[in-house]
Amino acid sequence: MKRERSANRFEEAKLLMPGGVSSPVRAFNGVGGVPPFIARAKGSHIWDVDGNEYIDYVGSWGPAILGHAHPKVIAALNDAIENGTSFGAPTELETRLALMICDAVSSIEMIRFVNSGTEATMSAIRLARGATNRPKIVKFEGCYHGHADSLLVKAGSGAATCGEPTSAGVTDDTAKDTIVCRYNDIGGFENTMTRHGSEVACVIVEPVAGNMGCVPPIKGFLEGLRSITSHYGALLIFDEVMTGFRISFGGAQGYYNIMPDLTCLGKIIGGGLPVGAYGGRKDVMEQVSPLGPVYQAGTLSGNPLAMTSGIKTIELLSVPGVYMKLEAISKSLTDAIHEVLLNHFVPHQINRVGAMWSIFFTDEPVIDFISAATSDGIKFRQFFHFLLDNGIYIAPSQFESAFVSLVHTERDIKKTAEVIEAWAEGQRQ
Ligand code: KE4
Repeated sequence: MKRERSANRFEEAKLLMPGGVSSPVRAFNGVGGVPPFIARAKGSHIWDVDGNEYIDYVGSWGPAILGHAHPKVIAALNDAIENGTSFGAPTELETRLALMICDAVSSIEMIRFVNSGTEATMSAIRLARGATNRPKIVKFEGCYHGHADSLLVKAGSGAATCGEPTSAGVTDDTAKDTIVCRYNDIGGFENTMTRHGSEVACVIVEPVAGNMGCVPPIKGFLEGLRSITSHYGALLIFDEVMTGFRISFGGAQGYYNIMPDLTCLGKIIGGGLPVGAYGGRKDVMEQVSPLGPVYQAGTLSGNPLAMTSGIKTIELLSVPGVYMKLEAISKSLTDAIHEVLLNHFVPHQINRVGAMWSIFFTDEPVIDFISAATSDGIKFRQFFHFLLDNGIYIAPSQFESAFVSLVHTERDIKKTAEVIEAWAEGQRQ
């Protein structure tokens, strides 16, 4: 498959933007090679500037759950744009989307719209610290919550519980208030809270991890987080930027029936336009300005186009049977992939929750970042490029999730399985 125009566009872009991209993972550093520059998308397919067509399992990292350019979303946006693009003033649209989300996610009694998942998690953490008057936060290794300073932190070395920055520009002083625990290790978390619980403002977690590849919570993990945080008076924050309206209409909290104190949302609630949100208990959300002392603001927050796209998207997702259909398509896909890899004796794990999934080339179960990292990265790179060159577009990193939309077809699944079979045969030679 030729990608000459993409290669030329990439060189031009690199002269003007760091790495030639607007977000690091798009530069393909995780897999090497030249990223296709995408010209257009429709349904479950995307086309690059060289005219190559791909079955898309990235879906803009989650928002395209209805498929790209859904006609009813496009029509709603065409109508809305005639009225202007942004007012910087209250609109009925924000109230309508807020009501739809609060109805769908029962733990959310009050909500604030922002423009990205990062803004949502950054604001939720500031709110938790303001509401509890405590300095520390707890996150989990392998979980990604956007690029706010407090969250670009890895576990401290040795017994140190103070975190260490994972990015230049994050100060040690900032990182020291972030404690990093191991995902799915409720015993380790309980020990941490025994020592630090009285200082912990909040615990933020991806209820289904998507940023170390897809890693579901093991039984008792989320339940344990809920009971232990309640015991110590720390707020439990579910980062559902990826899982919100992805694995069920009520998100992961609806799927696992766990009520967090705060929830962060993004991606799907904007239907592909820039929207994030944080919300939850009314008594906590009432601490947010202008009502309370915790400041947070945004010029384009709640803008009419993003709200319109989100409203139409969630309306279409509220149709009965939608998530059963998503489950059926996703199961059909991952069953087909598993069968091919099994028949070709390729050691692999496929983790899936609803319409988010990942393949790991390892023969041990993947339940946390350490086990995810046992996956054969070289094999993943080969796999990724073989698929890309044969028209299948998955995330350009082992530590990302893939996504299925409502419009992926049996034909897409058949082609995907055929391409993977061809790759697997090549592995045996
Ligand atoms: P944004 O600021 O990128 O809108 O959201 C940050 C974020 C927060 N929480 C979770 C669970 C997330 O997955 C994300 C962002 N997800 C990545 C993909 N793993 C976005 C892709 C990118 O960084 O370019």
